[in-house]
Amino acid sequence: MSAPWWQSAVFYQIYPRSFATGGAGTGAGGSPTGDLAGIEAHLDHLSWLGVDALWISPFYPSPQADFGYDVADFCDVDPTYGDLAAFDRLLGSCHERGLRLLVDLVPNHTSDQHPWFRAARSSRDDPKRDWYIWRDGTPDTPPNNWVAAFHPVPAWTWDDATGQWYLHQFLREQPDLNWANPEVVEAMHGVMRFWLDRGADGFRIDVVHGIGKDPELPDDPPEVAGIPHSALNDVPQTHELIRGMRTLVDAYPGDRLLLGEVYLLSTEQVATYYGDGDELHLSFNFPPLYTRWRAKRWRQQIADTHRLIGERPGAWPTWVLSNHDNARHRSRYGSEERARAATFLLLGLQGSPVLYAGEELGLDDAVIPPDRVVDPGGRDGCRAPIPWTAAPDHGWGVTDAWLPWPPDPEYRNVETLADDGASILHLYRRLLAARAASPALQLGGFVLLDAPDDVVAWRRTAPPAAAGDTVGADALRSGDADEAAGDGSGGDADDPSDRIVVVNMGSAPASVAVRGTVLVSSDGTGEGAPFTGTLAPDQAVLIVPTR
Ligand code: TEU
Repeated sequence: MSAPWWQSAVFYQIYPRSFATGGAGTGAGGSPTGDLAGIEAHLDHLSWLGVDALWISPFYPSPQADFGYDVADFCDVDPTYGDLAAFDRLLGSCHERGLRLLVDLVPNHTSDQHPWFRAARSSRDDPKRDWYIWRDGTPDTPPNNWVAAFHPVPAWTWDDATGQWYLHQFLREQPDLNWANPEVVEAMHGVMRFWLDRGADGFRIDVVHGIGKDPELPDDPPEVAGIPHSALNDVPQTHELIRGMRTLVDAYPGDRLLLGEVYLLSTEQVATYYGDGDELHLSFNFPPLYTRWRAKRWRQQIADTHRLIGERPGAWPTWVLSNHDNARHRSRYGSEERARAATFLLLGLQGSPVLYAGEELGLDDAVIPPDRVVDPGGRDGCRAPIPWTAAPDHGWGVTDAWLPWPPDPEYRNVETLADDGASILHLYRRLLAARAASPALQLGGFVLLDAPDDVVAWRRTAPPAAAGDTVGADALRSGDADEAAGDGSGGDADDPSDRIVVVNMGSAPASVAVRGTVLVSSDGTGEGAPFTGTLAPDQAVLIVPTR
């Protein structure tokens, strides 16, 4: 049986407000906010780059208290971004190019302006009251100690009119839905069918681990009190609900995908959301994203991910370093060299990578002056608009977009970097092409190789390495060349079924005992030539080993 498409796919996240404008917001001549037509107009860039599937952050009607993650209608498009016809056109254009498209499903909560919540809030007797989570009490004492995300405030708001508290793991404008009510399950399944029937290839599912609740709503333990409950909620009820979603999508033809955002900061917990191959097809795993640029720590994260997810039956890892919720990895790691080398982690490790629009330009977070801050979660910097050209409007038709431009947009824009073969944009493209040409990198087995302290190295082989085929233990320490790479005879320089990736995270040059040909190098040097055995600081290489 061949592997499903999402196992070898490279995903690309689009934050629609910041990607590109086709003029839906303020009409002809440009707009400060991006829209669906803007995405469609730039699909050629994405095909040229070589990604396989898009995940578009929410474009639903929304008061934008959380920039679209506060949904007022799950089955429509906010006029800022276009309309359902624009969505259908975009989806059609994606499919014509062989790109898949994931819709962002937000099942945990709605906007407080959603008709469901307006009804629920109108009276204790309203038929929709129990679609949300209400508790009795007095206005001065919340029902439990749960803390909301973004600000250390209770995850509860007192509703004066009806004299009860309602639960919100995020903003008070985002009341949690009550998935213990079968009507809610049915309504959200209807939402899923709505987008699947239109042809969507599946969903990225927002805080999916949050939808089930312990019916007792017990206090969070004192040692974690103060951590948002959304990073702690981990109960059996959720798994049952996810199995229901899985059954629903599996009934559709075409391998529709559930890619869940499980924002639990332990890979061990994340792994359980794959179930027995009957829950999420893929899950984000954020501990690596929060890992500093240190080889020792990365080796640990990679080994954990491989052991807990890679080797779990019915599971497959994902890798992500940037998204719309966190400082970009270029900014976290502090240099373009490191951002370049990090691309080899994303595209070389075993699993499905999720890229975030703009990382291929090596974008830093924008500097947001206090009077331009708009996000209650402090995440504006990574959501800056994408510069498409070097012109003052950077392809947006307005010089002032909804957020400030990221640093250096005169150079860091698609047009300029596409003209520069040495740019990070071309590095992404070369590495994506190398991945697409290699079954080892796409679907192959994985072995972490022993290597000098500052170096992370691994081997990918297709078909997956048989048990006991442990190329590598101690094999990459300088001087063990023969063990690592055989005697140098009989190698096939074009064999796509064997790859080694080496990343030097140290600030000094590093020597590793690997023989082979450099296919892609993070600084562009030495490509196509025999590997010299030495890596510059923060350099990474993809090698066809000599066997
Ligand atoms: O994020 C879930 C989540 O837990 C993060 O918001 C996290 O708390 C935050 O990034 C810490 O800085 C998802 C979406 O990705 C996010 O944009 C939404 O704000 C959130 O859910 C609510 O829908």
